[in-house]
Amino acid sequence: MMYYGSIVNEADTVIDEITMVQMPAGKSYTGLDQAEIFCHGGQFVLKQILQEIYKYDIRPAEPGEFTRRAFLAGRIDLTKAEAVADLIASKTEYAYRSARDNLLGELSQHINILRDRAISLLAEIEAAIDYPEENLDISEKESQLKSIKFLISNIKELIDSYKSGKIIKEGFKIAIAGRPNAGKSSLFNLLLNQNRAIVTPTPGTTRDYLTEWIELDGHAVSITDTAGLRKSTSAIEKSGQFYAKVEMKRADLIIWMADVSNKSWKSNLNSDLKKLSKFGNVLFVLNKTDLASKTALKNILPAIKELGIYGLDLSCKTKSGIGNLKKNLISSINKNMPDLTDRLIVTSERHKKKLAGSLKYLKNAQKGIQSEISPELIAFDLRQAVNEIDEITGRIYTEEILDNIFSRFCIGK
Ligand SMILES: Nc1nc2c(ncn2[C@@H]2O[C@H](COP(=O)(O)OP(=O)(O)O)[C@@H](O)[C@H]2O)c(=O)[nH]1
Ligand SMILES: [Mg+2]
Repeated sequence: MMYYGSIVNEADTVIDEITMVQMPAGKSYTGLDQAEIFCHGGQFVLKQILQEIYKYDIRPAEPGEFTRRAFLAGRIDLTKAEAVADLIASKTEYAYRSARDNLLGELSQHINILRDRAISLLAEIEAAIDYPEENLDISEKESQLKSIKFLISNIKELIDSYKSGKIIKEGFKIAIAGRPNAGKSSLFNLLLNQNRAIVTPTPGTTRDYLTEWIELDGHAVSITDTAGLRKSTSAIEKSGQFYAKVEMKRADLIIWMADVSNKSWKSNLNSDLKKLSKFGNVLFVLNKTDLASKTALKNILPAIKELGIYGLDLSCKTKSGIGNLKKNLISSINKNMPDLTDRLIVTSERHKKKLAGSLKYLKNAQKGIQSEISPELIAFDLRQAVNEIDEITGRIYTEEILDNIFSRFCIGK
């Protein structure tokens, strides 16, 4: 029911004209009795009304407290509560869709199916504890192994999905690296469409690393410009290079830039590539093609290809090749992205860790069934596996888990 009226202070002076919604327990967000006041939106009006309200036994909510209460009242489970924060934080279509699906219960439904299966297996095995004189027959053993195989493969699939889930949630990380003066900062600015990083002809201009977000084909992409890698004695440059390597390790894709106008780029190539082989996904970009002759360029990329490296050419100055580069970035991202329409994706590290814990116990239980060890021991592992799963949905929780989850929410959610 929505009411219309005024908020008055103790002296009966009207503070503001408002509407208010009253929501009875069981029909509100928190599941508890709840009221919402709609006043005019100015800072001062708000402060006046809150001051009046705080005179009663009322305090401001902690971050995430509304959602925490909804969880404690049993209205939503933990995966749904976490999905609320993900939904609010979502920056892209993918992140939004996976958060929405989890809010609607897709993850908890799937987890609960697995849980039911584990519980019925546990019941079967516990029955054997009660009747130790009856030997397990072959078909029973087969059916138990089938159940545990089903659980293991489903949980493994969920764990594997986190690789793309992490990208959905945290974005795809690209690090631009290379020797000094290759044009890294120029490319960074070009992809951002703004002059964010300082570009000068002096090698070693970029000492710190810079990270910005862009959207490519609906994906959130973080791009990091790093300090150029070369032998240096300067402490500042060395420190910059240290962080450059850290960023390269964290990246889902490294764009390695080389300056074709620099005579030593070819002689550096082999040692550069050796260093790069330690890193996963590398896209080689040959920059400053405006300074090289067309005939020279014709031979370079095929020669690089022979070394087993995929390369592109680019001129940050004339922007020739930038479209092709973006196309390659998008296809590299898409290779790492799942098809959200037919698969459940785990986007939370917490969920992944709990699933991995559960998997460990399930594998123990599988070994136990196979070698027909005492059912008590198998039951113990299965119960542990269920406990791990139960921490995902919040059937089992500690204050510490809740504090950890809800402290990340904003106030008022
Ligand atoms: N001619 C030409 N100059 C470029 C190109 N890209 C960058 N530069 C110049 O190369 C120098 C170094 O560029 P910068 O982006 O700072 O390189 P970084 O040290 O790798 O970050 C600057 O003077 C840029 O203007 C290009 O494609 N063509
Ligand atoms: Mg730079």
